[in-house]
Amino acid sequence: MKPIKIINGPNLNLLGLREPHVYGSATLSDIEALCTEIASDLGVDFEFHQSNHEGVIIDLIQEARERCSGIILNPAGFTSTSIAILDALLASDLPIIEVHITNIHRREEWRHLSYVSKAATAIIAGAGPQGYELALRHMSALVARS
Ligand code: CA2
Repeated sequence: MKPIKIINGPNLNLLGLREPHVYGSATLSDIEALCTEIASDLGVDFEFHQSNHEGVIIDLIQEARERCSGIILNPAGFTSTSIAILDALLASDLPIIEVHITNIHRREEWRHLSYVSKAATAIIAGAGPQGYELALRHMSALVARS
């Protein structure tokens, strides 16, 4: 079975190290470990990435098209700015789940716009690190059905 691609956008490498009052105390490694546990439960494979660079994220999305069954993406600071990431997602023709650790709709108005949502099959926001677990579970059900 093809792996699920999990992509984390800019500054998410700082999770747990800065601004714990906003993003909590779990690090990105903790989230990856949670995904490992859940994926093994579900019997699915995944690949976990983080990049601060828009072009690298686009390359990862393009590369997923042939090799992966779906994409789970926390676009972070590119959520409200990147039409290029939206275009790559639309071209991928894969199920996409958009994840945000925080509920972007309770935060500043400029965080409410998500270009990524235009390509997303499902959106999870505000569930903290557990959002990645929910996304993996839903993606696993989606790709099993396909
Ligand atoms: O809630 C989320 O997951 C976000 O995607 C996180 C982004 C933010 O721009 C989105 O509006 C919502 C920010 C990621 C930066 O992560 C940091 C973690 C620790 C310290 C500083 C930044």
